[in-house]
Amino acid sequence: MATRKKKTDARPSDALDQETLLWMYRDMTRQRRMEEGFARSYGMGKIHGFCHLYIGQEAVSTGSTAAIRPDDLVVSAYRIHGQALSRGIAMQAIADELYGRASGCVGGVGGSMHLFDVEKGFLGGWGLVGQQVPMGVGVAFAQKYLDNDRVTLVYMGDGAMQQGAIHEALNYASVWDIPCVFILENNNYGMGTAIERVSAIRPFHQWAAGYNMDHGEFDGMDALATYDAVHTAAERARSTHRPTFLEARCARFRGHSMSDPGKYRSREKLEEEKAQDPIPKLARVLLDRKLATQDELDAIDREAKDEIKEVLKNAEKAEWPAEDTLYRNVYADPS
Ligand SMILES: Cc1ncc(C[n+]2csc(CCOP(=O)(O)OP(=O)(O)O)c2C)c(N)n1
Ligand SMILES: [Mg+2]
Repeated sequence: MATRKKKTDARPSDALDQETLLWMYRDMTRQRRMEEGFARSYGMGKIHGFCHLYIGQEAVSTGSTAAIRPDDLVVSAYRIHGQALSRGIAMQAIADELYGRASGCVGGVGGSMHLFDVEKGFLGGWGLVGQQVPMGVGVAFAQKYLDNDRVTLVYMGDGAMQQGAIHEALNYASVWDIPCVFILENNNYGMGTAIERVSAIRPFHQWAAGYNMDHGEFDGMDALATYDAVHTAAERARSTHRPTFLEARCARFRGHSMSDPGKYRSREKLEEEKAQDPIPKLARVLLDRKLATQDELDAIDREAKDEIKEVLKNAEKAEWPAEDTLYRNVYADPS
């Protein structure tokens, strides 16, 4: 007699234990409080240059980080404070970098857009829109060439999809079976330009069909939905080397950068987006499943607020880089 296959609706995130779910909540809360601190410091003139906040998109970094292994690799663009923290770069090293101090994760010469930490597998931090995608495919190719089973996550914005090199990279990744997961964070805008004004194809993930690549979209305002999508794609890459293209539908709650008043978005639209805030969403899961009490969640929030206060105090007192670092890695012949 043929055995009937049991139908199951189980999602990978159903198997997440209390410790991991609490880590996810803490991770999103720390990202949020850290960046609120950066925004205040920027307003006081203590952080200079470009500064793009990730506030609102924390479920994407947390859910995708939880879905991969510590020895996997990540390559991203410039809206990366949250991703870097999630990946394990110390909050102090991120803050010091934004303050331009020698103890920053790239010695204070990179700043907000160029966070990097080889030990944590966080390979940028790149400022040119889309440039990280061909590089990410190169990183993923190297893992296959070295015959290990590490997966590479390659994050990009919706604006990046109009860059030609990305399409060459996607085609290459598919033809050569490159073990990477592309995560397009569709936050509806490239600077102040709405996606419908620039892209003939939406949802963006449909583009990957043209490269014969598995593709799909998920709710990027939900850490567990992110986990499910990225976990499935990462395991596919690990076991078959096949790449996947995922689109996270998400929203940033702040302007493009600190100098953007955001006049292209109505107050109503922003309020609608804020109602999808991923942090209270995960709190509800923890409370419903009785994995945490409201008091415990409040304590996590208080700790994150205290942490960033301390971190910013330290950053202000940290040493500046030595003067000769200004010329290091700039000219082949510094004379
Ligand atoms: C090659 C290139 N062209 C233009 C810019 C200017 N620029 C900076 S951010 C940005 C918008 C990118 O939007 P998106 O990819 O959606 O990322 P998001 O800022 O929404 O995270 C542009 C056009 C740039 N940095 N690099
Ligand atoms: Mg965008």
